[in-house]
Amino acid sequence: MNDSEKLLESEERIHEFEARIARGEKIEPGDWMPAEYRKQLIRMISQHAHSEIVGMLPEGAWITRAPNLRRKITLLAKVQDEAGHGQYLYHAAETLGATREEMIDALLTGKAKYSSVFNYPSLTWADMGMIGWLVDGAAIMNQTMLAHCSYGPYSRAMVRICTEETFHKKQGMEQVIKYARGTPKQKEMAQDALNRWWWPSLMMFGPHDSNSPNSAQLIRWGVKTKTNDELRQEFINKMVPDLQLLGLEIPDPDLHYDKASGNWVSGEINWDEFWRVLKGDGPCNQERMQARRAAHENGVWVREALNAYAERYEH
Ligand code: FAQ
Repeated sequence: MNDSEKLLESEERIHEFEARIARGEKIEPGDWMPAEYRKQLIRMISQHAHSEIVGMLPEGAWITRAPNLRRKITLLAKVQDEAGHGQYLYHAAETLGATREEMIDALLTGKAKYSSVFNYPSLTWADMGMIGWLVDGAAIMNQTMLAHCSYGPYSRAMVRICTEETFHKKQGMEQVIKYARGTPKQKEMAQDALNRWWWPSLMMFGPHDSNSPNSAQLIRWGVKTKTNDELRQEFINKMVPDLQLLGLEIPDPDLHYDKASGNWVSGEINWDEFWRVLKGDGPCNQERMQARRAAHENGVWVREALNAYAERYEH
């Protein structure tokens, strides 16, 4: 086949691939897909997996300090769920040809990103409620969209993850309601947690659409069906009335309701801070990466034992 025939064939294949997506069919691991689709999915799914794993750290730090047994069991279950989400997602990325070693290496060497929100510290118990409500709430908004994405293994992982995240969000919401309606000190703690987690939660949705280089291609291939700004706006519209109902104040002096569009319009996000955090200069980036590197090093013997077992009994 000469070069122009190859080009024609690949154009035909892309056309057929896009027609499948337009018909709402799922793309499965053995199916033909453009190299760029595979690359985008590996990037996004592996970064999503890293986020789940690094996301265990801010909450994991509070397991030993839970105020009672019920809260401790709930938090343990939540953090354990996040580990499970990381596993489903690494598996989904493996179906595209990425190896676990490559992905972990990319995280530990700083080549791969993970969600910016996990580079902020969890300072009080009220943060456990606020993370559950805001951070899991934002994650669900994004992941409900991804449950309809064109890649089968990713969309199916999202269905299960969203179910579990809904429990995470509810337990967070319950805690924030209790604190917001509790003693003056508890209310102050809930407000302080909101002040610190509001903006990082909005940043989770990614840069404005005009600064989002990946969105156009992801939308074209049915991975994302909504843009970063659309999802962020849905989140703001949902959260603002609920938080205000509890007597909590959103830490945004420019926030206002726009009757014409029916939207709560937010003040501008501090994008300098967002990009700084992505480049490694957030309040907890170093601490998070140190924790992940230590976990990896301390786990060498487990991996060696598993490999030895596999060699002995599986061959
Ligand atoms: N943090 O062109 P776009 C959770 C990067 S799971 C860090 O707009 P895209 C569960 C982006 O990667 C939370 N980096 O990118 C939980 C790209 O850089 P690259 C994670 C960010 O892919 C709860 C560059 O900026 N969820 O919370 C962020 O179209 C509680 C340009 O951006 C997912 O990963 C950010 N916030 O849209 C666990 C969902 N935003 O890779 C524990 C799947 C952007 O080209 C406790 N991912 N970047 O070098 C997505 O939906 C998308 O990838 C976005 C970004 C929306 C995150």
